[in-house]
Amino acid sequence: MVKPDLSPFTTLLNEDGTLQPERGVVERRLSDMKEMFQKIPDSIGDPILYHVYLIPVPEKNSELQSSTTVLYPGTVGSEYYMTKGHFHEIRDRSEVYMGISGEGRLVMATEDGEVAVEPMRPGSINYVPGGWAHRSVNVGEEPLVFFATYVGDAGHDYGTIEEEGFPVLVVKGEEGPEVVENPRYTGRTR
Ligand code: PAN
Ligand code: ZN
Repeated sequence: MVKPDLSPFTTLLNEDGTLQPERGVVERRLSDMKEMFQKIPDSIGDPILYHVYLIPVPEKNSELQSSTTVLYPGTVGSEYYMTKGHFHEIRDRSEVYMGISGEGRLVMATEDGEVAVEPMRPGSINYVPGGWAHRSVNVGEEPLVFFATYVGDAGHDYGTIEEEGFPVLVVKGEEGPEVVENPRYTGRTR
């Protein structure tokens, strides 16, 4: 017989992507991820780039963590606002994203430099297999809101991306978003 650790519970999603009740919030400003943008204009200040609203559960592989992310619209130089991006600390742990509002790109990369860029929009369901680092980019004019759920003990390795970057960047071009090579990427390439 399995004796459950938790009792069932329900969380409500508000239209703006916040959760009710609020159980935990992470705020990320430009100053938290300075190294990740190619060039930061002096006049930009220290805007909030995104909030993550958490539904925390025990960090075990038998549970599922979940959260919503509200990634605001904007650019830093030619790059759109984006999340820090990470591998999972336990590399093979997978994740599912579901788009709620706004328009984005989900940039993913393996440790040996394979790249995938997938669309995020209301109703998109992105599967992030184990072993793929992931970063969301808001390419629209509205907040990009999405729900994420992932294996409970996955953990987050931000350090590898901080050091190496992603192999590609999503930049604002004349005709809209463009995926270009990251000149500062120092990881392996395929
Ligand atoms: C997401 C992300 C969230 C914020 O819930 O944690 O979108 O991005 P960073 O964690 O890269 O700052 C997720 O992928 N969790 O595993
Ligand atoms: Zn993740």
